[in-house]
Order: sequence, then C-alpha cells, then structure tokens
Amino acid sequence: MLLLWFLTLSSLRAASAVPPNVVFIFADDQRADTIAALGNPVIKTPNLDRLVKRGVSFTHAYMQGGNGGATCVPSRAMLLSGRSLAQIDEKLLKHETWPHAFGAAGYATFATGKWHNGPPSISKSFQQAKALFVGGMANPLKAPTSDLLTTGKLTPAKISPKHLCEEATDETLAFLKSQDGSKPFFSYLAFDGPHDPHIVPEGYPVKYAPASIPLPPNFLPQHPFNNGEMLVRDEQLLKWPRTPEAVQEMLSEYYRYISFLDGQVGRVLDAVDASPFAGNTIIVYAADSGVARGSHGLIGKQNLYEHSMRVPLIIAGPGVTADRRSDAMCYLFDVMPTLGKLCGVAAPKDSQGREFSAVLKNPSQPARPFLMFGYKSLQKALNDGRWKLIRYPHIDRTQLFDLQADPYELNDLSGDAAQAERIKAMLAKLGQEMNADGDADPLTAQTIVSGEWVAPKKLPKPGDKGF
Ligand SMILES: [Ca+2]
Repeated sequence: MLLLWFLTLSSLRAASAVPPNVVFIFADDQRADTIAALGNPVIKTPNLDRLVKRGVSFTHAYMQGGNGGATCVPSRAMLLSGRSLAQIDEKLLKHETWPHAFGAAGYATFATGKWHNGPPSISKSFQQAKALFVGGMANPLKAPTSDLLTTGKLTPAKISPKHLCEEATDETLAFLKSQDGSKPFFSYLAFDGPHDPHIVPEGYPVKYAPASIPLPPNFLPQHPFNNGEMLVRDEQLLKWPRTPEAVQEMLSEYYRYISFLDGQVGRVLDAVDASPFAGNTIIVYAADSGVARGSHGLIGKQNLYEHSMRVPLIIAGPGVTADRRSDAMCYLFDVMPTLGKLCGVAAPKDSQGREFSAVLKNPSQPARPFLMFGYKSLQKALNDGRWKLIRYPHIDRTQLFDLQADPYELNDLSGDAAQAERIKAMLAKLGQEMNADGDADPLTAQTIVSGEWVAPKKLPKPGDKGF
C-alpha cells in the first residue's frame, strides 16, 4: 500500500515536472580555440568562461561542411533541421525544423539576429522573431533587421543605431522578461559575428595589441597546394604571401569582436540568473563554423582542417555536469536532437542527428565513433578520433594526419609507406559512408588538374557575393 502510494506520487511528480527552457546562443565563424577558459592565453572571454564553469565544453564538436563558399547557410540548415550535409534543404522548407518541433510540443519559440535560410522558413521554425537580419554579409552597425509578424510575414527592414549583436541581445532580454512561466521557452540568439568585417561599436574598450597575439602554430604564408578554393572571397581578405604582421592584425580585431560578443553573452547569463527560470534553463553556446585566420596559409573556412571545422560548444543547465571537458565527437546537427531528448520534445521525423545527452551526465562517455566532412566536390574527409584523412578528388591528392600526435595537422603522413594500408582502408570507409549518406561525389575526379598554385600578385576583384 505504501509502495503504491509512493509510486503514484512519483509518477505524478514526473508528469508535472516542468520541461527545461532553452537559451541557444549561436556565433558566426568563431574558432574553437578562442575561449580563455579553454586554453587561449590572450583573449578575454569572462562570460564564456562563466558558462564553461557551469557546464560541459566539447573539444571535438564540428560542423560537417558546405556546398558553397557561404558555409553559414548549410551549417544553419543542418543545425535547425538535424540533417546531414548531403541531405539538407538549405531553405528549410522541405522538412520540419527542430524549433518548430519545440513549438508543437508546447514551447514558446523565439529567434533574433542572423537568419540565413531565406525569409519563408522563419515562420515555419519560430513563433516570434525580432531584429532578424535576413540578408547576406553586412556591417553589423548598418544591418537592416525585420520582425516576424503574427501573419507569418516580416516587417519592412529597418536599421537600428545599435550593433546588430547588441540589438539582438536586447530583444532576447525582452523575450525572457515577457515569459510568465505558463509555457517553457526556446530562445535562439544568432550573432552576426565574429564574421568579418570585424566591426564593434566605436569606443568599445577591449583592445588587443597585434604583436601580443601568438600566431596559430600552423601559420603558413601560403597554402602548399591548390585545394580548389584558393581565390574564394574569404581568401582575398589578405594578400599573399600572408605575413605574420597581417595575420596578427586580423586576429587582434577578430579577438576584440569575440570579447564584445562575450559581453553580450554576459548580459544573457545575468538575465537568466535574475529570472525565475535560473534553475531550469539549459544554455547552449556554439558557432556555425571555425575559420582559418592564417592557419595553413588560409584565411577562410572553405577547407576541412580542424581550425575551420571544429566549433565551440558549451552546454550548461539542469542535469548537466559542471566544469568538465568532453572529447566526445559530435556534429552541430546532433545538438538539437540532444536538446529534444533533455526537453522531452519528439524529433521531427526527418531529423538524422544523434542525441548525446549521456555525455552531458558523464563527459567521459563517447558520442560518434567517426565523423565525415565535405566541401563541394573539392574536399572530403574522415576523422576516426585519432586519424584524419583529407581527400582532394580534383588534384588526386590525399593528406593523412595523426591528430593525437599532431593536432595542428602539420605533418602529412600520406607519403609514409607504413600508412599505405591505413589510407586505403580510410578511403574505402569514406567512400562507403558518403554513399550511405547520399553524397555521390567521386573520391577521384574524372578530370585531374594540377595541384600547383601560384598566388596572384594583386588581389583579384571579388567575384563572389558576400556571405
Ligand atoms: Ca559562418
């Protein structure tokens, strides 16, 4: 009798448990190595450091790649739909999105900041949106933003006197304040930075002396061969050969922008802490991609090296272990399925991501056994946790790195006869996995071109649209 009473009470408690809220903060082109508490010796990120102390920080979270220079678009499509690179619909119109699933499960859903998957998909994902920037790349001080009306349409774009990231943070705070607790909420704040141009409000006090910034350990003046995307817009941000001084100057502005964003993160953390929802809110910080900024002689993210594919990922909240690192491998598109699991939200039927909530309880648990990456038909890669193979089908070239011994991918072992069997096996696995995922690109192109590349003396005229 007592047992029955106890069981009934427990099940009542379980049924009435309030699902956690979610505050998702998403940066644009932020390298994973730009957080002080995770080992960057120069940058100041006191608020991200606060979040690191509260949760699990993933050291091996990745975006999967892109089908064009504007990798922001597929990365967000993967995140929001939970689908892989070969299976995404960049306009987010063919498959139910995760934010929609949260709304359907009873959550109040809200978005602000950068939206890169076309206006029609906004109302298919979120119930409310404010200060949305739906265009391409822009000066964040002059970014035109719109609001989502209840009709599903956008208000005409207007330009706020504030930095877009500050305006979007203001709107997040207003949304948090408007919550009365009658429903759980899902709030999505997408910064337009630290994507270039690295513009912060005039007078922002944090500055970095360029000479104080260490060069990336894999800095090179020029990429050693033609990876198929040597003249894409991002690569034209600095001329060739890249000099240490130019890279340090760029990194000093990039770090300053990250510190500015960190201040906005602090405003969100303070608002959550001061709210009635402090104990029941999951906070996620991530970015859509990394970026090269001088690593391997590259500037952009149109390559498959670690600095471009690895992203910051910090998750904190109820049930998440505090102040731990995890080297579990995951894709960004596994994050929403994980939040769905934590919040009791059923996955949209077409979501393919794998939830890794067990890692949040026990950060020594593994997640994915291997990861696969792609950039157009030009670059494909496989990472099994230790070994990473990058294949360039158009120049018939392969790189092999031992990430355990060589995390900066400095020592290409593809010419080492002792690695021949490993390379053969990894290429076969990469081909099988691409096939299983629906990527029909060949690993050796029909027409092989030379991998030699000579840098132009002058910067060519940008042929790309902004992204
Ligand atoms: Ca981006």
